[in-house]
Amino acid sequence: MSKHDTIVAADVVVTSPGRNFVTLKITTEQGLTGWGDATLNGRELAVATYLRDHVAPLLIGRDPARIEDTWQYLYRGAYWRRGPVTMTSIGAVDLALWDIKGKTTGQPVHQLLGGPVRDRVLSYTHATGWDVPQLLDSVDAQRERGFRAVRAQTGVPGLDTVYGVSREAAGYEPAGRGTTPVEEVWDTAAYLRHAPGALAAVRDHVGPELHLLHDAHHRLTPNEAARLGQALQEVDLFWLEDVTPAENQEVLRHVRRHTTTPLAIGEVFNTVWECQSLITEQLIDYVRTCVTHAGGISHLRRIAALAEVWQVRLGPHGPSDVSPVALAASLHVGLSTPNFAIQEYMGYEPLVHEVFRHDWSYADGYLHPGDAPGLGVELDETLAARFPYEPAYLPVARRRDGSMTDW
Ligand code: CS2
Ligand code: MG
Repeated sequence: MSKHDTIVAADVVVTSPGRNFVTLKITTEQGLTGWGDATLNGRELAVATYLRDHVAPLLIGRDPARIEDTWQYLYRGAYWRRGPVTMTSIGAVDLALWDIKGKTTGQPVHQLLGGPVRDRVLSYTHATGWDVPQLLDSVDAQRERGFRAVRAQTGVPGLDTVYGVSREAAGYEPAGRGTTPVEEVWDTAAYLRHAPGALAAVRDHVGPELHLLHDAHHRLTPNEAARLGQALQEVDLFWLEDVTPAENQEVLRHVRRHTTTPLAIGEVFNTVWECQSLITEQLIDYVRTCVTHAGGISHLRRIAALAEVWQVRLGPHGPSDVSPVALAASLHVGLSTPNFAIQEYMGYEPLVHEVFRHDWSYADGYLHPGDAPGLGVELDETLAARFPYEPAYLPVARRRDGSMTDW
């Protein structure tokens, strides 16, 4: 047996160039480095600790080429399976090992996954406006940047804060800096009165061709979700996302019976097991699992394979908290996976592009992972060190009576 390369170090870099990112760096005896995204928004340090204390020591001395075996070792070996912290940690290792395999072979990861099945990956970005005129301006601005698919979110009359929108024209960022989460007030009835008209106004404004998406962010009951799906039927959405908290997936049957508005779910899922009945019962059209939080490239491909059988397509999560390393990984999967539909691309602040130098690129509504060996992203550790971790949390939401609800 030929002597294999060996993992000699696994280090965790926590950096905050405007927002927090956790990145795993695996180094081999032959001097190769692989990068993996381990960012779990608002719970970053839990993953950093899991990796440092419980995963890094197990990696030392292993063969970096054995990606699948390492995945199985970490997943089965933990005994306490699944969950965002565990699966994000495994995902980071998986990404770093695919990066190393690419660098060892001199190939971009998409070549190792079977090669391109398309030339470029369709992407959607966010348009946000506190009121409808501002939303239309925002949609126009994204169209001018070349986007062919746009997620539209707007403020709701009577509410001071709404998911996906900032009051100022500045870009939206879900996590707020500080040691405790911001508390928001949520009113579903007000949202349901406003959202269908606002989205219809966007459709009227843009005409039939632009793909429009909307995220309800887990806030509706099954019946509310069914009604919203019906009300949006004429708007012809590309998808309506996260209509209900999908812990109870049976409720989606009710939603499905009442609307053909395409449904997308899955950004908070961590394994194929949470996607299983949504896919095999065809309760969704798009599965949104993220390459970081669902165990890396190896596991996202399994989800894709199951979804392909049921004509469900992938539309992975890609907000600002999914780092440029994970975005690269998602794009390598996207370029080489037949049932990959669209990649969310919220974009990053300029500083993030400096800390994470990447080969992937955006042009004319599409993304491409680039042809550099591996994932094609290198973290500038010196620059990263200038931006230490800052506590930041996603908001929490209460109803008008003060009771907690889903944010
Ligand atoms: C989201 C995210 O992009 C999306 O579709 O729902 O903005 C999500 O709220 C954040 O990524 C949470 O970290
Ligand atoms: Mg979402």
